[in-house]
Amino acid sequence: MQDSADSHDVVVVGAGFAGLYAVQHVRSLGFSVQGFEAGSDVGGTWYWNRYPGARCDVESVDYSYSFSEELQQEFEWTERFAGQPEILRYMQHVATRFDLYRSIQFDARVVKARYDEQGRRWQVELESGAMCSARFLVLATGPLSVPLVPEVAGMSTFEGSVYQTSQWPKTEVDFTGQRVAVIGTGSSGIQSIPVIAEQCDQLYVFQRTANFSIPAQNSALTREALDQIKANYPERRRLAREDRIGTPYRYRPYGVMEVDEQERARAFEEAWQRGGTHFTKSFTDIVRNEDSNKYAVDFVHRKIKAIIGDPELADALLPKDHPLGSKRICADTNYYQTYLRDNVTLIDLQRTPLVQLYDTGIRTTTTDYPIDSLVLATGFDALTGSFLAINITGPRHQTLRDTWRGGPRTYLGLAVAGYPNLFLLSGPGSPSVLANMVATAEQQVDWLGNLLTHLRQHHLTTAEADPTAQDQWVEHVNELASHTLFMKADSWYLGANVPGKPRVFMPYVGGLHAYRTLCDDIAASDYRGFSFTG
Ligand code: N01
Repeated sequence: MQDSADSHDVVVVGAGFAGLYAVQHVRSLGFSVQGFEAGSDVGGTWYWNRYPGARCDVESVDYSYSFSEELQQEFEWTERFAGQPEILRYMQHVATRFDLYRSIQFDARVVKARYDEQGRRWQVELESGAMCSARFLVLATGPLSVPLVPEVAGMSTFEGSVYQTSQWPKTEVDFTGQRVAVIGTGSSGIQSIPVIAEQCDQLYVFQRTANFSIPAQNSALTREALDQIKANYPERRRLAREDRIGTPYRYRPYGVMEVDEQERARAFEEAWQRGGTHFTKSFTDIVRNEDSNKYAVDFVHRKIKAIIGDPELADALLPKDHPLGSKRICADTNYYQTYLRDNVTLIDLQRTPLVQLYDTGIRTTTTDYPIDSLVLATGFDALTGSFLAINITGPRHQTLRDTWRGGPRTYLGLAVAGYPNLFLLSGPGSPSVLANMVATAEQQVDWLGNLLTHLRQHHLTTAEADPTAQDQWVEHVNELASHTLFMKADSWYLGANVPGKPRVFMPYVGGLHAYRTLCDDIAASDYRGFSFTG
């Protein structure tokens, strides 16, 4: 690498919720900041995932920044769970309101970062070959941003259009009059299938594994409801901060087995009516106790059977291979009802596996399905993919890819031993995807801002995680996960969806509230577990 042309206190990579707030906050503390974003605008996940039906599964009034009272009072969310266009508009509004655009370069993909031991700076290289340097490198590249494209035989021979949900075109895709195939029934598939079905002539859904989906129960936010939320925002945010998943709701503070059958039925029905991710919060032990989980599974199975009617079709849609909540639960609008439409066919790949694509269609072991368009809702190289997509080299010429060969190792999900002044947001080992991502972003960025200020006040140059503290943290994260049902699913939390990826449970399951307390405690004890150089 050549000498840098540009130098900054902090480089932030990524302009999603975490990166955007990092630029705003660190700049407000008086550090010079340069943001880089591969997309042409802010948004991160919400910039790329423009597929039909994309919307958040945490209520928008909570899935939004709390750092500015003016911001939360002025923005008018129109739905309980906002769709992608509205979330993107919100993020653009934030970037404009806080004058963040001037600090971020767009269409600028960071491809390399090398720590220069002598200068104690990160040398950062873009895809264009442009370079800059920074004392601190903050990777806000997102836990779900590297798409996973399946290797289906004959893909190159297919003459129709191919769309990836997480790389959806900016211009409208019109499926009118078309025969469409969707591969994948995770959250992206489950959200897009009902919307595509309404537009196209014929939809074929290729399902390898049935997933649990709870109706989101989305609705428009009335003026009255929004005013009430805004009037109580401080309390709402306080409750969210003290919560395991960073939302303000509290339900029954006991386990499924501690109540009788009637109460259980009432609780599950209430949770179903509240919708989406609220379901796993209905009791405290749904993802901890196998017997409790079975009650929840039975309830959802009964609901699916009641909606579908046809026993054979219902059976194919029943998730049976993993406990409820051990894979990310999906939140849908009319997902199961969509299979009652005449123009929708479910293909169960467990019975008739996919063989190949051919010029005009897709083939299973029994049938050829002629199609015009193929939609891949096949997921991501989650939690580590976006960090490893950057070629990161530490001071001893070691690469992050080699350091993590056996699986990711971090301290607090924020720092990596051997890589001074490198900070990950929503990294493996932090609550990340198991909590409200906006709340986790604010917590981590605030904490990081305090650390950078601490360094400045004490005339320190570098902060680096101690290997022992990191080992203990990794052990703690694994220990916590081992007491949950998360280990019983082949999920992307464990890297199970990527062939050859080390099977390590990556997120911290202790909850955002516990994580926040721990991080604050570490800061209060002079950043226990970090070493500093002056
Ligand atoms: O990806 P996924 P996603 N042949 O990995 C199938 C967040 N998110 O993009 O389970 C056939 O969950 C795969 O099958 P299987 C949310 O955290 C949130 O849907 O591996 N099928 C699976 O069905 C979510 O969890 C929202 O057997 C293949 C699907 O593709 C995360 O993003 C909306 C295949 C992938 O499901 C990821 O969700 C969207 C193959 N070769 C996303 N390869 C909100 O609601 C893969 N599959 C906020």
